[in-house]
Amino acid sequence: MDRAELRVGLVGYAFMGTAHSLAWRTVNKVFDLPLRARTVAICGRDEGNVAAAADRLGWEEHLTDWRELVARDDIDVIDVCTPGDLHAEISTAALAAGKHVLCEKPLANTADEARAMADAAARAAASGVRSACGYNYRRFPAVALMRQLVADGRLGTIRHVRAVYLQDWVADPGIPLLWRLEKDRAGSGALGDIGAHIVDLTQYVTGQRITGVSALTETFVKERPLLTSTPDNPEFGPVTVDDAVLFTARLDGGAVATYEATRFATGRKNALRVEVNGSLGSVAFDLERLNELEFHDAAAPRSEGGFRRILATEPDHAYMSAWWPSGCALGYEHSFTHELRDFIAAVAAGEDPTPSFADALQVQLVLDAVERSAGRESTWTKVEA
Ligand code: SOE
Repeated sequence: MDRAELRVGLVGYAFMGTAHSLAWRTVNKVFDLPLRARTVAICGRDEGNVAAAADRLGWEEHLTDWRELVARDDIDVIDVCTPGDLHAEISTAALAAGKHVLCEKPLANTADEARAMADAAARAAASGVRSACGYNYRRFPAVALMRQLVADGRLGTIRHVRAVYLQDWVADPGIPLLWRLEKDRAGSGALGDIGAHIVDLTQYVTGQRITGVSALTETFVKERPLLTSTPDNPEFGPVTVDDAVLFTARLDGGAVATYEATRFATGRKNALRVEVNGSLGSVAFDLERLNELEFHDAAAPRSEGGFRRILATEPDHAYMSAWWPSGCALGYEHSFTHELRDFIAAVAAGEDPTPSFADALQVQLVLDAVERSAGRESTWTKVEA
């Protein structure tokens, strides 16, 4: 069957640009969707690198100016995979040009930028232009099951949320001053890059929103070698973001929560774990075992209590029937394919995909409250409405 095309232009070709490229190329091969994604053009500043990326990742063309990409009539979707300092400018220009937008997380570098993006998205939605933010960890089958168990009341009243996201890739002080370590480019450090994931994930899974926080942040390594530094001419620059963040929070459904995000947990590479405890049971998701969900049913006889492992690899689990036979596991990259599956399905149905820019703004307002609290010696700080 011939399907209408959804012509995609992607900005960025590094880690996220690569992950999204693979997903755009895969999504219609796995999922039966009313629109067929066509990988028309990829954009990046460096001509040689973006040309190589286009060739390697299967894009028909490459460009070096995102404004040209946004102005083209043969593009329906702009996918923003740049560092955070360009999210707002590219997304709002694309929405104004009538393109659907998928923007990587966190939505923006500041709450003000995120507000402007959410406003632009609401205006565009009035004329059928769709937008969403790429919180990809929502898209694992085990996470979908976790959310369903909470929504079905299987956990009863939610009392505790406990979330950590631990990495160690900048623990070595010799790691140079990359863009992710500069506030002007990244907005914040561990907070926005990985803390944002656990804020989004816990709110998504519980259906509750964070209303206030008490936070602390730390920057352990305050100066790093510049990218241009050489052994003969060593040059250093200041690290302007947090290396680690910890905070407690209250959620609007009555739960209390703890969050920790760090890039200095030596030995922890990409260790996200979220646990929810309710009056009738508990669930836990661990990204290092992303095909599984831990579930404790508090109503079971005491002799049979404790956590059991549910393998979320059956055709009944979200997304799974499109993949492999029962029991065949998925990996990190599948979350991006699922994200695009949901994005394309919503665009085709004329509906707003989730998480919307408004949802992602709310995450940004939590990050903002965390930064304000940390700047005032952990003073309790309400999340702005
Ligand atoms: C940070 O190191 C990072 O690449 C995040 O930016 C991604 O969102 C996460 O999926 C993996 O870690």
